[in-house]
Amino acid sequence: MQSSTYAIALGSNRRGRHGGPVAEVRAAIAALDGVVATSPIIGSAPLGPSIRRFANAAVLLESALTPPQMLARLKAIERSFGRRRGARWGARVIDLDIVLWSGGMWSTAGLTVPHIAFRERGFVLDPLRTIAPDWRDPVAGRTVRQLHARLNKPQPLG
Ligand code: A4P
Ligand code: MG
Repeated sequence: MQSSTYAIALGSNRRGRHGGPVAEVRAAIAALDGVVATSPIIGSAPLGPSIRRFANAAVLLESALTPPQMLARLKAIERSFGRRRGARWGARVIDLDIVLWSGGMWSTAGLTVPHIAFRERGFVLDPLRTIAPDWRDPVAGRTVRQLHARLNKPQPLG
């Protein structure tokens, strides 16, 4: 397969063998091949039941892998980061998601690209906007910059 570009979102809110969440995100970025752009690492309030703050970032990478191959690679990195003595089974210090792919859309069992929830997530759009503001979401037809502006616009109540 020809080389294509992926936007990958990274998140951590647990300590791991590299250190705190920021160190884990930094180490995960270093573990990825073909990185061509890296956002700042931002702190974000947890969405969902967790109480610990997250460190989040986004990267762009060039790769000849297909989306399922890329997902397998990301899961392998998650596994290598997540196994920590004393940690609960399944606990992960790093979450790696495929947000966008230059090939457009991909939908098979267990993998949907663009990521199903990224349009509603400031912790994905904030960092992604710093490296790929003009990337157009093939589903919504809006750029990352537009999605970000939309998310941050006050919504009328009635
Ligand atoms: N999957 C399908 N499409 C994709 C894709 N595009 N990229 C499947 C990656 N994976 C994809 O994900 C579950 C399954 O989704 C995968 O096995 C894959 O087959 P997961 O990462 O294994 O599990 P998860 O992270 O526990 O679930 P999920 O739904 O990804 O969790 P979320 O929704 O990502 O929640 N708050 C802040 N501030 N920052 C965060 O980073 N993260 C979460 C994790 C919650 N709150 C957060 C943050
Ligand atoms: Mg995930």
